[in-house]
Amino acid sequence: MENDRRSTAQAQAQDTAQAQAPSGIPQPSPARRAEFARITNETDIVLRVDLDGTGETDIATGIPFFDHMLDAFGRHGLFNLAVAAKGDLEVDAHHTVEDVGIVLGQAVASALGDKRGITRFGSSLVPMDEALLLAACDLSGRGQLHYEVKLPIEIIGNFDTTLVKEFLVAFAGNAGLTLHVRSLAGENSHHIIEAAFKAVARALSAAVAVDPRIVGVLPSTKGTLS
Ligand SMILES: [Mn+2]
Repeated sequence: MENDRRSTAQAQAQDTAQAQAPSGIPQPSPARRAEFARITNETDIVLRVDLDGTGETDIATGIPFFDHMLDAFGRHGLFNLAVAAKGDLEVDAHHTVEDVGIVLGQAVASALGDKRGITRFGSSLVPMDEALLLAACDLSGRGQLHYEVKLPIEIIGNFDTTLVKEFLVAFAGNAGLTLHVRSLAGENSHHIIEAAFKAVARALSAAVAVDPRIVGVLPSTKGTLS
């Protein structure tokens, strides 16, 4: 009751005092970014990711359609993402796409650290014209992909669309991410795949978000997300 009758001046003074108090104010979390390099006989990849970015991307994999998808992933997840990949494209795009998935997964896992204070779960529904894609994820530590995406055609430009699943398997496995991706509607394969990348990005963006109500808390009843 007393608080209800406080004067405007008192209220402002109290609010100012609260705003300036060091305790109770969520502190800025440490930088959540990572840089990984991976060199094999098949690919040479350098990747940087910042989970708290603004969607700035710098992508060069030598595979234009894949560049387009990674660009969409960064922009719509609001991750800053730089990928420089040189792969054995004279064989085909398989090694390059899969290995970028591996390195992106490793980098996201590293950037997350011990996962304290994160939302953990995320989901999104993303339309692109007639296509409608669902993605749902859990940063469970158990990397697994459940993929039900119907694609009318197998090749876009010269991109083999079966590689989308290979990318997501590698990404989810290395990020420790339980990831479900489903196409609920769609006729154009470009639309379906692009909506899938955007949906995964938006779901992941929600899952990695810091929740100020659980600063320093691991969101697990089990006590581990590893
Ligand atoms: Mn497009």
